[in-house]
Amino acid sequence: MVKKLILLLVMLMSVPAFGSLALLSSSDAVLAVDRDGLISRSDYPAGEAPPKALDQNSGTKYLNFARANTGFIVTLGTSGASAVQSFTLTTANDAAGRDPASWALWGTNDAITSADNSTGLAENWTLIGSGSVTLPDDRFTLGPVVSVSNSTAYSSYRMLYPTLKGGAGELMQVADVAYYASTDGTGTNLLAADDPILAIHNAQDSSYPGAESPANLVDGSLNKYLNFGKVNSGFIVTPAMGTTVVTGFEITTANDSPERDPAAWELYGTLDAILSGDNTEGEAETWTLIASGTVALPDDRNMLGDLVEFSNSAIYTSYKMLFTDVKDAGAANSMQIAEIQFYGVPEPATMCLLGLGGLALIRRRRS
Ligand SMILES: [Ca+2]
Ligand SMILES: [Ca+2]
Ligand SMILES: [Ca+2]
Repeated sequence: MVKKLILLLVMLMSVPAFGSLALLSSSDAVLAVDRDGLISRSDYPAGEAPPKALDQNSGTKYLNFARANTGFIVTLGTSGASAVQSFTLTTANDAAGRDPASWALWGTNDAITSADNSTGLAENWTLIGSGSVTLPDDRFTLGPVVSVSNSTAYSSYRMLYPTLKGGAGELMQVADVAYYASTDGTGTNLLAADDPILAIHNAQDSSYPGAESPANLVDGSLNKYLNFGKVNSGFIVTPAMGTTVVTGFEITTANDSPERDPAAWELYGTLDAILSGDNTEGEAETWTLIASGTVALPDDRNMLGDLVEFSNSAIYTSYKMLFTDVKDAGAANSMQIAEIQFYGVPEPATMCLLGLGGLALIRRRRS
């Protein structure tokens, strides 16, 4: 059974004493966030492992299923610590769209403790440089020498390919990599076929399908917001109505998979301008915890949950809500809800502005 949502339109020149106002609307700016930050989805076929990039055989390649922002950490086991000042890449056999289109290179003298297929961030890394690279569409072909401004001898290097020639949908592959102590690719390749090498990948935990974006949180329909970041994912919303005091929220469950429903939450507020990007950790602003708790959402699908109320008198221009647990984190592959509404009161200046419009929504009555 889907409960009917009754929307009452009232004049806002005076705030109704019998209920708080709905603060969110489809005009609001909404971003997906997940405070878990960088994760790795690195994964490669057994026959196309990272050492294939070191064997100086263009007929073998390193392929990573995690697409852009994959790469590798290599330790100069044979040549020893050296100052890499240029590198080359050789294209692999098939789709040219999989070739790296840009690069970023870091160095360290720490012992490597990062695991294979990790983010490769267990060490202290110094960014050496980054840039674009234009590899030939021809296959099995050595690309241009890329110069790197570096005078420090490092024992290990961390290379990521932030973009690929064919775009974000492509797998990443490279047939061979060579590092040189000269700026022009002359001299001996510092990399040996048996040097220790690890596959790495960096991605923000926050990600959502294109049709299940955070805008669906406040679109007034049962279209849902789904975040693969699962635990600790959520959203930042900036109410279009302006500065508000929030004292409660209601969540409408999504269409399927109750295990994905939020089970615990934290709500933060800020008066800062929102600088966080979509699908980031959402920590580019100064946030104040307003309230937190558990929430028992109905297992019924597309169902309005109970109003969750809390004490708050502070005004904010934006809110960050994180779902710190879901109903069954072991079974769920994501977090999802169909809709959310915040309740409270606009602060006086906001109310005056709204008053010119004359109308606002009060809290939805339950049928
Ligand atoms: Ca190779
Ligand atoms: Ca919706
Ligand atoms: Ca997460």
